[in-house]
Amino acid sequence: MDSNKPKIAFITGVTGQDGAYLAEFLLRKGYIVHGLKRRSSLFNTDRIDHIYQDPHLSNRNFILHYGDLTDSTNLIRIIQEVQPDEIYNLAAQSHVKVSFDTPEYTANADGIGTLRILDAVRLLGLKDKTRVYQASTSELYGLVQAVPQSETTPFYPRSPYAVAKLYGYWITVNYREAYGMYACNGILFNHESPVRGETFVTRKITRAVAKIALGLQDKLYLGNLSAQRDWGHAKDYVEAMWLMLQQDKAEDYVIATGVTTTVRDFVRMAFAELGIEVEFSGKDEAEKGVIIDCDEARLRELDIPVENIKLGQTVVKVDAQYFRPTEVDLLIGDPTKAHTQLGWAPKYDLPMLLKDMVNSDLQLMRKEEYLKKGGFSVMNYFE
Ligand code: NDP
Ligand code: GDR
Repeated sequence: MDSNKPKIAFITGVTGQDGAYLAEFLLRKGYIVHGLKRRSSLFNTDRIDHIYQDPHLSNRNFILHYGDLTDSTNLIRIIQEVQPDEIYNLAAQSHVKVSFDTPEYTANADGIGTLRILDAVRLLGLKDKTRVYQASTSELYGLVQAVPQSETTPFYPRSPYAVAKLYGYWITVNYREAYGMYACNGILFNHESPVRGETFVTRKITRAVAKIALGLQDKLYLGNLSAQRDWGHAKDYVEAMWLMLQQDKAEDYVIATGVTTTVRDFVRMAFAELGIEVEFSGKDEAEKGVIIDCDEARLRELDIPVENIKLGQTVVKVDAQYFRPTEVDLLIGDPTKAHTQLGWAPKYDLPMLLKDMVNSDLQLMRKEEYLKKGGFSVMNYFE
């Protein structure tokens, strides 16, 4: 390959959390980035609007294509046109709870979708040119077999999402072994950010904490507070995806922080970020979180009205509708292989991630506070 020519990347799921961070990352590295975008009745490009380029411009380095992982011919045509050096297959129905409601669609998009990408590369004769990254997941480990979970820990998926991703994982390994393709799985543990989807637990919490502080919401309803997750920052994790495609040999890697935290502690830490102390009491569905103290100086520093924070107020309740039919209780990753072979290490720890998310949501919710003061209605979604 001509080393002066910019590399070409194709990202499926470019409008999602990781797709947006990865597109920014690759553009900074001088790549030409193509992204797959689903048709939607409303604009769905909020996360990438800051890097969007007018299609009338010549010499664009960020180009969007309409498509869907369930549409083979569409994927074949785009990959043929784009001739990518690297494909990052990030598109997926990525919500574990929703996968119980839409199991067949999830299998099609997340499982067979991966096959469609790999087979397009093979059919188009690109197997020696195009490297493929598959967005695999710690959900593959499911029912705990051993901790911390590493590349050699057995899988036991616990949701239609995880079962679909298991197919995606193994078909990636199979195409690597059968056809000599450079295809690898990043087994990524949970990673979050200020642009995390609003129905994943961390973002649901940080949005609600900001809204409660600003007097826009009374309560946060959650499911299993005892689940433990290894949470990192998406910014760190997209770098690992890229590193995986820059090696001499394609392999699979766990990407994680190695630290696990309960949902309950994440809630406590998010409130504490604003100077609000929440204590939990009760068991199972009767468990609740109550404000027991606040740091008035901190509230004033953040311009949060002190009268919004009422000691004794119940701000967290458990709602059984958020429980999953089968749960993943404990995830904690062992990223030793990524540290030693890729030279990857996260820059963010959980307190830094929380600070980033809570501060961002506080700014965002100030807009809603402003609208409410102006007499406009603000919408509360309870998903
Ligand atoms: P998001 O849910 O934020 O983004 C998913 C992206 O996939 C969106 O761009 C979405 O489009 C797109 N998409 C969904 N279905 C289709 C389809 N049928 N055809 C084409 N595009 C589709 O997920 P994340 O960015 O958080 O995650 C990226 C990938 O990594 C996913 O595959 C996820 O399963 C996996 N993963 C994520 C982890 C995490 O903690 N974030 C951890 C491990 C794995 P639209 O915007 O239109 O909805
Ligand atoms: P997860 O993320 O299922 O790990 O999948 P999510 O944030 O949805 O759940 C984490 C844990 O929190 C518990 N929980 C709740 N979850 C949600 N969404 N809403 C609630 O109200 C709630 N209350 C408690 C859950 O039961 C769970 O134990 C994410 C996704 O990004 C996947 O695509 C990815 O593969 C994995 O992370 C790694």
